[in-house]
Amino acid sequence: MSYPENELKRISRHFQIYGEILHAEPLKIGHINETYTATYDQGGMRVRYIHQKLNRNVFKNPVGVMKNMMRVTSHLRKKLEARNVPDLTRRAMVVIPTRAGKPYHENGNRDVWRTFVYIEGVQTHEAVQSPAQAFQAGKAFGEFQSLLVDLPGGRLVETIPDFHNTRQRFDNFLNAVQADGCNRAAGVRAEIEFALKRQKLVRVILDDLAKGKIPERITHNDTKFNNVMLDVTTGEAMCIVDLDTVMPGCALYDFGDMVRTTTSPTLEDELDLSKVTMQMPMFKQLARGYHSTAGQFLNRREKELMAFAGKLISFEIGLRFLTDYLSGDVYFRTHRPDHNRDRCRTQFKLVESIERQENAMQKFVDGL
Ligand code: GN1
Ligand code: MG
Repeated sequence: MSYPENELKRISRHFQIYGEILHAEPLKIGHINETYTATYDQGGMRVRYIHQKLNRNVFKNPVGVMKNMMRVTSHLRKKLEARNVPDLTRRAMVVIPTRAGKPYHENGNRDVWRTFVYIEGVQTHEAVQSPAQAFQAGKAFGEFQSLLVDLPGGRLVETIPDFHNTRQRFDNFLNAVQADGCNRAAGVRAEIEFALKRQKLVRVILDDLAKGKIPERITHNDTKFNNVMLDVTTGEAMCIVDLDTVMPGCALYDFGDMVRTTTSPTLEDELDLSKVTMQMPMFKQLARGYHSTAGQFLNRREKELMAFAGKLISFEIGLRFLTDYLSGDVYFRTHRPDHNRDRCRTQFKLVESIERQENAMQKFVDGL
């Protein structure tokens, strides 16, 4: 997958970086885009930047993606500036424009590249390690949503339409089972049965959105724990990254994906399913953190469905992995045979764990 280094050097010259690229390494996180850390010599100082190639198979409207990103990052920055927050460029992503003044560079192959300031002194984790980290994640995503409540300039572009449309995700799954294009359905009978039994989950939030009981908000839509950068010394959440799916959405989907990725001690593709479990101490801190920054603007119905949202999004992502497995691994990047099947199993195991604890989880949220 690695982009040849000389190619990357050529691309880097299109951006407003006043330095000379020394070397670049691929960053192996994320299932969709290709990301590189590049080191430059700038006036005798080593400075790093991120270069990222957008996956055009997934993001069909790169202009819309980058329009959203510019609006969102400049708004975040303005709000943080007004609050006199220190360390601004470590707290909101900074997009480096091209020499032509555009937010992205498109090369001859129609590849779309963006460049960001590299944030030093932070780290991300694929799995949560402590309740304090879960608190930080919840607080940071809640703050992210709350800073965007007054974003001027009209509705953001839907960069992936129906991204969290769980009804449609379920239909796509049914179609993939029906087609069984790779003859894989027989090997995942149990997973298919598991999903079929839970079909009714997929309408709950959609129905409330349609009735207006739950409002549309500006949401991140990919609130994985590894999209929160934590300060290496203080552990404080500094910056939310991966802004390609920031668009109109539902706050509960963001909270649900936090539950999916910050409450189990395991990786998303853990093979030992006995280790996959929704840990209550993590959930409590996650919910406390999220409530501390989002509590003021959430309505009653949103608060009532917070535990449910964790179950729903774990189910949704499990369905997406299963659908992709049945379709021959065409969407998510995989690193071993049956990788999407294994990822699906982990998600479904988490769904079961949440089912067992859902009442206790919601009771805790109600008491916040
Ligand atoms: C993808 O690439 P990454 O890891 O940020 C996916 C998310 C899934 C996630 C599952 C655009 O995100 O929706 O929840 O994998 N992003 C897109 O790990 O489909
Ligand atoms: Mg992402």
